[in-house]
Amino acid sequence: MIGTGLAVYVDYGAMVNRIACRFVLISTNSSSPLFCGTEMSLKVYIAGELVDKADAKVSVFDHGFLYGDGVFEGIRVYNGRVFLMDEHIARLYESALAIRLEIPLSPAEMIEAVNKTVVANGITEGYVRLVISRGAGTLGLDIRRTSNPQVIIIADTISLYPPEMYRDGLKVITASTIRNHAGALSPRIKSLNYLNNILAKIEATDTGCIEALMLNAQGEVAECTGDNIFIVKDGVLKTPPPEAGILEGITRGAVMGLAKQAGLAVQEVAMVRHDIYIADECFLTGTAAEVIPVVDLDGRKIGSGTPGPVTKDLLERFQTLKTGG
Ligand code: PXG
Repeated sequence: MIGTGLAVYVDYGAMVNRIACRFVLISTNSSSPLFCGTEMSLKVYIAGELVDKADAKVSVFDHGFLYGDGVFEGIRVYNGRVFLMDEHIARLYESALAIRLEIPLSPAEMIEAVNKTVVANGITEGYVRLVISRGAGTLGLDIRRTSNPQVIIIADTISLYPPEMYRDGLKVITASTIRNHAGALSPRIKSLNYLNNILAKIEATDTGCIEALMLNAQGEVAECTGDNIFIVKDGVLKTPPPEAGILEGITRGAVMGLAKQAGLAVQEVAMVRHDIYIADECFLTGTAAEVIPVVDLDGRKIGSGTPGPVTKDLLERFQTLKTGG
């Protein structure tokens, strides 16, 4: 993969260690990882085959590595079933289309490859990371000088946030880093370039929070670094619309559906921070977080300062949905 005669320095040991420790349980009062995910003989799908984790490699000339040029998905596995697979696969292909990346598998083949990887790793409760990178190329941004987009599927376990966070709710701060302008890099694309979110996440962890709220260039509420945001006000469930510059979360869609089933009015509406401060309830949704209450934003207690009844009800409904109920 690497051009002959060209010497490339790779700190291989450190890299493998970092890759091995992808899922961590974050402590609330420190940013140090408490627990790493499974380390045992993981099989990774790459270049159409399932290979040992140690042999799953891409070129350092892959533009996914050099430029963050690629797309990804994070999907949960519950009860041996890949949760909302069709929705995630549809978003993956939409993200790829938006960045002019042709995925070398059809959606049906991709679904088959995901299922095969999950089964090969004996995952019944876990997490799938699907990565499509642009492929190896010359140095320089030109996508025409790349070839062989890489399709990588990792199926592993995932550690939930500690149960007390679901019971007591999160404290969140507003990041000074604004969400990418949709005219620069649309947040609707789940791209491999997550620096925008990472910079906001650093602000959160610096203050002892695990999530940060991100505003858009107009100062409206967009989303958190890896989750969508909802509020409940006077019995109405509200969440920012796609035009606010958000990733249209799959969990967000599922929760909006559950809320409608429960007879709640649901509105996608522009909001500012003040709307969150004065909300009755607030919660976040995401593949990793599922449904998690928020009880404080920027030192302002939201509602009663404890997870509210609508949040608790939707959390329960989500638990039923994910286990196939
Ligand atoms: N907004 C952003 C910016 C996200 O990255 C969500 C909202 C929620 O979307 P879903 O479709 O998951 O409901 C996300 C999702 C990871 C990881 O490993 C990140 C996400 C999902 C899964 C894993 O960091 N982000």
